[in-house]
Amino acid sequence: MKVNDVVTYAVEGSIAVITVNSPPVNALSNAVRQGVASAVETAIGDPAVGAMVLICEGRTFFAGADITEFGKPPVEPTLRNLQLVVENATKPVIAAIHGTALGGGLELALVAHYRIAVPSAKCGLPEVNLGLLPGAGGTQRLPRIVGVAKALDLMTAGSPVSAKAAKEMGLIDELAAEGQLRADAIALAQRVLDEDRPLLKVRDRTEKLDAARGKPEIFDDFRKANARKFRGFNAPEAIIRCVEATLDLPFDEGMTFERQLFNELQADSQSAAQRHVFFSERQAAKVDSLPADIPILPIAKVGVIGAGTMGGGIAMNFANAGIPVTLVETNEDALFRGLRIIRGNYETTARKGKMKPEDVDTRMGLLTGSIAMEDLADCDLIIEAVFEQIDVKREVFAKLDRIAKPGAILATNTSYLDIDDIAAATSRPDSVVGLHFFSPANVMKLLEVVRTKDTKPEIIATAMKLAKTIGKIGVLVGNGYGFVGNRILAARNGQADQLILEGATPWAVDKVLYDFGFAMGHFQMRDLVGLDVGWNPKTTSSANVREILNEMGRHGQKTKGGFYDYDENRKQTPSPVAMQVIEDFAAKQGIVRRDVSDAEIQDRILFAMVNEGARILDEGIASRASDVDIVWITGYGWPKYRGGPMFWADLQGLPTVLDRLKALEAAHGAAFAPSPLIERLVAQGKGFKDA
Ligand code: T1G
Repeated sequence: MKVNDVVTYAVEGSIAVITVNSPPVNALSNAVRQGVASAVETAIGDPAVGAMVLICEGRTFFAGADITEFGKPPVEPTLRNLQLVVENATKPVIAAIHGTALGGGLELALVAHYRIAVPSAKCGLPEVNLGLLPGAGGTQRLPRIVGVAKALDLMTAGSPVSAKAAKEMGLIDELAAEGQLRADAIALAQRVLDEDRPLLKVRDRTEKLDAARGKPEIFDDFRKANARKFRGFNAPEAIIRCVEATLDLPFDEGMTFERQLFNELQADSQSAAQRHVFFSERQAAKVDSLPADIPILPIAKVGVIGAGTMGGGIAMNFANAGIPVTLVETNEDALFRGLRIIRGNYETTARKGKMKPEDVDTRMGLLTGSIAMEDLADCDLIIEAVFEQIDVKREVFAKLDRIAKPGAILATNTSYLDIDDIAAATSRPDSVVGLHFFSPANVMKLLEVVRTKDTKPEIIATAMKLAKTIGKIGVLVGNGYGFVGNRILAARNGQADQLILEGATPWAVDKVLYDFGFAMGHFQMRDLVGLDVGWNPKTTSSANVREILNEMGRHGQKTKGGFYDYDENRKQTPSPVAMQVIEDFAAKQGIVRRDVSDAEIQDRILFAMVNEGARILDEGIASRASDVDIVWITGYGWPKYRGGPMFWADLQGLPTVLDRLKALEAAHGAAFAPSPLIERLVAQGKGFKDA
């Protein structure tokens, strides 16, 4: 019978089966919670029922609390009250898990008396990814059922474990046969009845806690081991404190402590930022301007031109997704070197246990090397990753135009160049698109999909779908200098370069950005990438500090010297040589160096980035402010707990941003002339989120 729109109740023999069907992921919405509570109470009151199964239809068991309800007034039964109904049921409740039992979903399963899952299922408490902690008893129950050490790992990593691993650690009791979950769950419920098994409450189980009692070092060692990963984030420490409480406090007091810390995190801007990122990543994959029924072109075979660092990494993405790749180089040596590097990357991954050793040959088997572009004639998609020079790119595309089959997608991996200009070298500009990968291309999640003025809608749709297929976060951007990410990076470059001439040191600039939450500072990143990227020794003219350092052979980390000096372990130290170059160059420019405060460094860099993001939005190069955020979080390491440059600006308040820009413009010139979009939004009392 229908309990409500999303919950049904049926009795098979003496087992009640409570089924939830609330697409897309059976999130624990108000309706779901109300329906499940009502159905459990019906089963408890039904004399024909001895035990009950809680199961979901569709793609997954409950994937957590309904994040769209966050910030809204609670509606009964809250998740915690639903849990009390289940946990205090006088008849056994069996949670039947498939798909991904996550967050509140797994916490609901933890108050069932038994848990069964199909082998393909996964279980996890990913709240930390939302700047939260498992706020429905997860921090108090999980340690009781898997032990403190595993609970700390699971809840601070935020990634799910397989059903097999969950069974081994005691998180689930039985594995069902794949595709037989409902039947096997009913059979388990019947066995629990027949064997008169106890109503096991996780809250009463403490045997797994005993192993950690009197060992406070478990927590401090864990903090130390993860200090780098947790730096700046509030949620991991809150989770650790809640797990410590399982040893110090009775269960109910532990639950109160958990609720207190959960509320603090939920009210914190870090959680708002991370929830913003969660939804923005998914929003970025949608192209609002495309019709829903736009055809997606089949990509059965891919061609990559250039087997260097970028080309090799790009090729790996497709091999990893099981798509055959023909990799073209200009000569045998370069080709074999490229293939050898790819194999080496796979072997390293296998050695780290992140892929099966036998998969190395499987993936290499998908890669065909060639020194003839003619071998790309049957590819559905061809991506060039050749030297970053417009003439070279145009020549490659003109040749591709003669070779590629009709309907093939021709893509360029250029970082800065004008793709309309590249497309004009072909007779099919509407088949040209930018696929801007970030180095290392097989690792970095971001993929800027660059549409030109002519790119056909189906090619945009296919490229965006392909991003998801190869595990990337695709963001559709317009054609223009640096697209979105590199254009904002150029704004940051400009201010950082100016600041070190005016008196700041590179290490002071880097510390400000590191303390803000970036994984590394600006100059450290430039040393890592290489100061000679895009530098031409033939035309160099000591026009700026970077050129002078290059002319001195200081190309960055790879030459053990750039802005920093590097030892054999690549540990950096501020370089007196680089500092002297900066001071001499400043003197030649007639700049009288001064003390520059950290506050000025942060203001000038961050507000210049925000202003450039606003210009990008105003010009339509990005269609959403959240897309700009996703580009900078996934491509450049903007700290996730600050939500991205546009989210961060909204947190400051656009009126404040506008005032700061005007003050910076008065002090430092036109680079800070406020974007008209910011002025319009302030006048309308809106933020970037409304743009
Ligand atoms: N609430 C609401 N909507 C959700 C959702 C959720 N928990 N999870 C996913 N969606 C939507 C998503 O926005 C998208 O919508 C669609 O479902 C498909 O998602 C008390 C407080 C489950 C692994 O953090 O990790 O429980 O764009 O594109 O790649 O302690 O979604 O189609 O309109 O990601 O197959 C904890 C978050 C919540 C899990 C599926 N749970 N979700 O991945 O599809 S907090 C989570 C995911 C909590 C308790 C705390 C993934 C997925 P649309 P998708 P997918």
